[in-house]
Amino acid sequence: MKAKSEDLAIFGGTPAFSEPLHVGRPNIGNRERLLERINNMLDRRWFTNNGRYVQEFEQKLAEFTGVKHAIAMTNATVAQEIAVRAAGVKGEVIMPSFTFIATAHALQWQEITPVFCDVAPGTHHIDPNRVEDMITPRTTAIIGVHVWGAPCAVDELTEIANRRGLHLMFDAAHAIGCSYRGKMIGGFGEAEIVSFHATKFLNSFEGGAVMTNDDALANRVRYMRNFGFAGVDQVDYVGTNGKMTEVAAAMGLTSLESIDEIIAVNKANYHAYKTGLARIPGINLFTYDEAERNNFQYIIVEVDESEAGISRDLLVKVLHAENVLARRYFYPGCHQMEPYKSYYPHAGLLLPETEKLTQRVMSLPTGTAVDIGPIEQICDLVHFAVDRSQEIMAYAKQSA
Ligand code: T4K
Repeated sequence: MKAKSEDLAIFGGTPAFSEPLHVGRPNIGNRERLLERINNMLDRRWFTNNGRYVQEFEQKLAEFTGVKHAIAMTNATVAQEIAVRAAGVKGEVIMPSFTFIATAHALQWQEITPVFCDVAPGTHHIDPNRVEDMITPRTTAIIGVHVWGAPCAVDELTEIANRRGLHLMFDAAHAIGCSYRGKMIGGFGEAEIVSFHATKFLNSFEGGAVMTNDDALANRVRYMRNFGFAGVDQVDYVGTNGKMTEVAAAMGLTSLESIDEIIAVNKANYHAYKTGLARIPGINLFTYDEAERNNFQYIIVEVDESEAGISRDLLVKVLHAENVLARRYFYPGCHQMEPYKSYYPHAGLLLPETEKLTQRVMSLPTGTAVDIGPIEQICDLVHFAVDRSQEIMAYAKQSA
């Protein structure tokens, strides 16, 4: 516990934690079960190419979400590339700038132009009221992103896409295990793309999946994932290699078996943060709609400098000095990253809410690797930094 400003590690005090506390520490699930599966895989000598574990993982994912097809991939980025290509998306695609760069790159990699749309004020999600302004004759699709697992405006985007004859997909990298209006994420739009990256609450080391109820699309996606093979010695499409390995699927299956326990931990952590950060001026926790199903995998805080007296960036520095490795997801926004920054140097003028949000957000450590005790300490540190904001800001000016 810090008593005076000099106790802060940024001023030379002892860090609150001797080991770094990361955002995105993987959840492991049942280690024995995982090793058993890996041993079985070694005994069977079947490592990839639509093996038994991949098929089982796909079936369990489909059951869990109530979606017809789950097509497992090496990662969500490749899954997104394959999905847009299989659906025939071309030209321009409207998507939010406030997302991980993978959403934009998956399009650009297919020589499709991402067109960045602002977030709706007070949300972290694409603003359906702005989407129509961005439609041009080259627009063929909209990609909504369920940022932090909280669903974006699915109904509004569906209405626009239907009325304007556009494809609609969702980047659901964060959203497995979450629901929208009582229905599990995975089955909205033409396809939804989920991620099982190590940092995701349900992981397969690296991995992702295309989820869809469209049989024809699922068929094309499956071929494209495997070089376009439609049968032995028969290739029908330009394909790539997006296949999930058996070891990844073994981890995915094991994670899926532990999903309830992982969510319970995430939820308890979220409530500990909610209590610990309540009533700190200018510190606003991103809240989940608890009437829906959530995975609670991200703890996101917005820092309002005018109320907190300290900027997000300085607060992140204070926390890093204490070994709390907070992250500025998603700073600075896709439109501020290359090549998009050079392509559209003035994009920020159309994205005022995104510009504001990217200056305020940070993500704090959670998951099964973080206990409630350290979370309470992190909240105390944030509280202390806000209380001492004037001294910290003065120090920052002096050392600049
Ligand atoms: N769409 C959205 C909206 C996404 O957020 C993402 C990925 C994608 C699409 C693409 O999905 P994938 O193609 O990856 O399946 C991390 C993840 O690498 C990335 O998957 C994730 N989003 C993004 C939000 O976070 P970085 O660049 O921040 O990763 P890195 O290496 O800095 O690690 C983050 C933190 O996790 C660090 O504090 C270290 C810790 N960590 C990481 C790994 C890999 C561990 O403790 N153990 C580990 O094994 O992107």
